[in-house]
Amino acid sequence: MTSFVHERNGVFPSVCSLDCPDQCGLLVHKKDGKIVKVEGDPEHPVTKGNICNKVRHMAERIHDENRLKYPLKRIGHKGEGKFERISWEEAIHTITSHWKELIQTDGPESILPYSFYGNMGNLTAEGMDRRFFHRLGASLLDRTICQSAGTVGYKYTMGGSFGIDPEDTIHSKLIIFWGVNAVSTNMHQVALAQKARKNGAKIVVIDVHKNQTGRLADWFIPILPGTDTALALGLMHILFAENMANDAFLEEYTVGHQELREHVKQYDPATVSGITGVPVDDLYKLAKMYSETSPSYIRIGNGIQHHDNGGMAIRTIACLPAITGQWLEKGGGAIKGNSSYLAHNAEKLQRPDLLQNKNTRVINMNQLGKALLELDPPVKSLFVYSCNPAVVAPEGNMVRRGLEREDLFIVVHDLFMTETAKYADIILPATSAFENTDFYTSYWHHFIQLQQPVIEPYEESKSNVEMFRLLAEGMGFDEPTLKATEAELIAEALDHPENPYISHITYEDLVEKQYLKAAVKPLFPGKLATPSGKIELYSEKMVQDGQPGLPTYIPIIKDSDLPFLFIPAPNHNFLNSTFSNNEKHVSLEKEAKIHINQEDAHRLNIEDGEVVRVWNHRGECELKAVVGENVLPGVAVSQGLWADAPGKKQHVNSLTPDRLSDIGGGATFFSGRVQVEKIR
Ligand SMILES: Nc1nc2c(c(=O)[nH]1)N[C@H]1C(S)=C(S)[C@@H](COP(=O)(O)OP(=O)(O)OC[C@H]3O[C@@H](n4cnc5c(=O)[nH]c(N)nc54)[C@H](O)[C@@H]3O)O[C@H]1N2
Ligand SMILES: Nc1nc2c(c(=O)[nH]1)N[C@H]1C(S)=C(S)[C@@H](COP(=O)(O)OP(=O)(O)OC[C@H]3O[C@@H](n4cnc5c(=O)[nH]c(N)nc54)[C@H](O)[C@@H]3O)O[C@H]1N2
Ligand code: SF4
Ligand SMILES: [Mo]
Repeated sequence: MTSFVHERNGVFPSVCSLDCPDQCGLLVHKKDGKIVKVEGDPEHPVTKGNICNKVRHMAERIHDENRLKYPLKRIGHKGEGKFERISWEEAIHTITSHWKELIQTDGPESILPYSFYGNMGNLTAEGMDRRFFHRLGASLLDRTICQSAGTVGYKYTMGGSFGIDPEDTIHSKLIIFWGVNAVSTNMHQVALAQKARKNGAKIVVIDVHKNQTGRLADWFIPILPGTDTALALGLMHILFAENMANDAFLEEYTVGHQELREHVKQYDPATVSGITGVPVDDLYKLAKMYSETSPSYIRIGNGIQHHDNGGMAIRTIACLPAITGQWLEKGGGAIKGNSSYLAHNAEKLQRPDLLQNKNTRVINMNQLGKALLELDPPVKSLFVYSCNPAVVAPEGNMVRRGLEREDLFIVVHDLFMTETAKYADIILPATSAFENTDFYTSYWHHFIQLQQPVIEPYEESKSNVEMFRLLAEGMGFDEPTLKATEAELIAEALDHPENPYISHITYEDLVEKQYLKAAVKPLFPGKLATPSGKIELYSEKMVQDGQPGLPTYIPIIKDSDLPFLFIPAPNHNFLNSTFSNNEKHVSLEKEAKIHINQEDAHRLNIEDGEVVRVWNHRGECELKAVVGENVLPGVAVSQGLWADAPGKKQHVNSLTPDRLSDIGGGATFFSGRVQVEKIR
């Protein structure tokens, strides 16, 4: 295995580990054995040396004094944050003896792993952990908090997470950022769009919030939350009615275009305008622009799918490029996600065959509060890693009440004392990605990249892979597969003849080249992975799954009579809750805000800059009002998943619903309602 840890000084190649589509190539500068600077790798073909502000300050986070240094055990009350140092031996012994007992008394399903992609490395996020928990027989976690509604929705239309090569979007003449705050969340797509713009492309942004991405648009279209399906159907109505559809493409490459043509007659411009808040003239203008400009490209964001109807919304928008035949043009089509091109051999890496009980229960991560408070038989132990559910999970107050349960044995593995870690019985320190060996696959561009350790593990911290090897040993599991090295794991994951796009890439190639591009070919002409092999405008599979077979607008659920639709979106300087505990990033973001329309503010006697109370039956927050025209009346948008801070109430997920989306069991963070009022 290769590594740079023994070099005291120098510049070393790396990759950004964060849950961000751009997956930048990095250069890490080391001086006297420490990371002193992180910059973009100018040679990287997509990210070209530019990185975001968050990671430019990464060196401070890596060597932050507040990082967890050694294992800890709780000595105070749950949530109080009082701990004392223990050794790794004691920690592993405490955890495994507790679990051995639980397996005897309650069975292995009383143990629940809870993780997400705090580090996108495939070995870290879904490698040795899966092997270990499969062997243990723990409850399975359905990891639905991010993109599952949209991924499943898009798959019904397109057969998998297959879009265009983002590098081709410099050729686009019309770029629609639809429900994506790309300036903050996909900055290299913005760079490509700006290049296209120099060649005459227009940028349209469709969003509920005129944020930085809306402000850079040639045309910003404000829309009411959760109504995007209706907008897409309204566009189809006009495209068909005005003979602007590409009949030859529809005939050759789609299923159900005749049925769709009939079906969308009900979505006339007046009706759609009434639902979406988009004026009739703008509907015609957008449809005309979309039909007349080629190549056109839609970057479909995650904002749309964090709604009750999010899966259908993505499935519907994904139909649009087919109506005008855009997939045949270089730079035409869409991207929701591109992860299917880089799919590795998950069976080999995760070993689901180690799970003895094929009926092991599956728990949806969006309903953690319910799982901890209501599930029968109960969850008796929770193991959290690479995730901070006390801040990021919906129905946050329920989640915290669950974490407070005295009889729940909690272990947290993280780099920092997160809000979740404060509830733990045992805390284990995690290495940063720069201390690990792993491989990374972007869900936007087409590159696979290698991470080789740049620095020694910080104090006593251990990587996820190493920790799960130790837990396996402590449990007395002696399968060789639970002892595999990182190099072996990578080689197994890449051994995937079924994915022709990456079958040429080996671990040795990655060591030599650092990053390699998948051998991706345009989708069309070609056969998709849908049941019909074509774009499914009508989907028989959806009907079998209990969904309408044709794209259909179903409004989001009105879960109270409170007047505001509440959209607690991510912000620019944090990555989910990551960085919300770093002074630098907090100072850049200043404070937790809520954007409301001046009409509403006037009615409620709220002034710009005033701290207001935001509440519903689930909880309350106090956020600083930004009054203006950035959102439509009746819409309230906050940004950022803020860490707890003394004297502040900024846990926005204390207000969000844990209902599941229509498709994929996804999160519905953006479909809740709140009241906003003056603090007296
Ligand atoms: N700086 C930064 N970058 C990030 C992250 C971060 O926290 N900070 N998080 C990372 C992760 S995990 C993810 S999943 C991605 C998410 O990044 P994006 O795909 O950009 O998704 P969101 O930021 O959740 O929401 C995008 C936009 O959707 C809008 N929106 C909300 N509801 C609706 C609606 O009903 N219709 C329309 N049209 N728009 C709506 C919001 O106002 C927001 O501007 O970003 C990744 N990158
Ligand atoms: N209101 C609202 N809530 C949301 C969202 C929203 O838009 N609005 N977005 C949702 C989305 S899209 C997502 S993806 C989730 C993300 O939610 P999380 O996955 O919880 O993401 P983070 O908050 O970044 O927390 C990741 C944690 O992993 C830790 N970590 C980093 N690397 C490692 C490692 O190698 N090992 C271990 N053990 N730990 C590590 C970090 O220190 C951090 O504490 O949040 C969701 N929550
Ligand atoms: S967070 Fe995203 S934009 Fe920033 S360095 Fe990482 S991959 Fe690049
Ligand atoms: Mo996400």
